[in-house]
Amino acid sequence: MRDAVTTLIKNYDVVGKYFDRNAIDNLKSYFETGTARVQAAAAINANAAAIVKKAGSALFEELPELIRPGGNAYTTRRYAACLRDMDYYLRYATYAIVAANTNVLDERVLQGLRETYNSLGVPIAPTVRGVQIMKEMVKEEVAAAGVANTAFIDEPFDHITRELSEQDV
Ligand SMILES: CCC1=C(C)/C(=C/C2=NC(=C\c3[nH]c(/C=C4\NC(=O)[C@H](C)[C@H]4CC)c(C)c3CCC(=O)O)/C(CCC(=O)O)=C2C)NC1=O
Repeated sequence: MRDAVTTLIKNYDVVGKYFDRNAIDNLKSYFETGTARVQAAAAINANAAAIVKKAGSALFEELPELIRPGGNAYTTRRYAACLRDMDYYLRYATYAIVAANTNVLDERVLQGLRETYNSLGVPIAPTVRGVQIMKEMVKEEVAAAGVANTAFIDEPFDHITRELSEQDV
């Protein structure tokens, strides 16, 4: 599991180089956004359960077939599994936000996930839609907590989206 700083150190150590201009710019931007990242984590923590619930409701309102007979989130067990997955995405996205790095998502969440989803018939496109709905809700919460520029919130949610949507070659 890596964060922005350990990743940078690793890359420079491999070639035995001191931090150059590029690395310094990277470090600067990491530390400049540090406070906002921590504020975001606090805002998410205070609202996590509500965000998951609201995002789930919005998703099922938009795609009601998911919770109708034959839908993948139909039955209480599968409905709960779907919201639990949303909660996983939110929690690990928060870790990635603090780390300023998506490595934790690759290692703990995304590895083998598409295969699991495919074998269980969990539909990818609606899952991705759920992740995107959640992203927008998180950005609203974080903005409401006083963070002016919430663009950095996009990265982990978009990373999940990209990795899940990736087509087999
Ligand atoms: C921390 C990393 C991690 C992730 C990400 C994870 C996901 C995950 N989601 C699963 C199931 C599931 N995931 C969903 C999710 C959905 N169905 C829908 O229609 C919606 C589109 C969507 C919610 C947005 C559902 C319904 C199941 C149960 C499927 C079944 O058992 O038939 C399963 C199969 C095992 C289980 O049911 O627990 C895994 C492993 N597990 C992990 O440990």
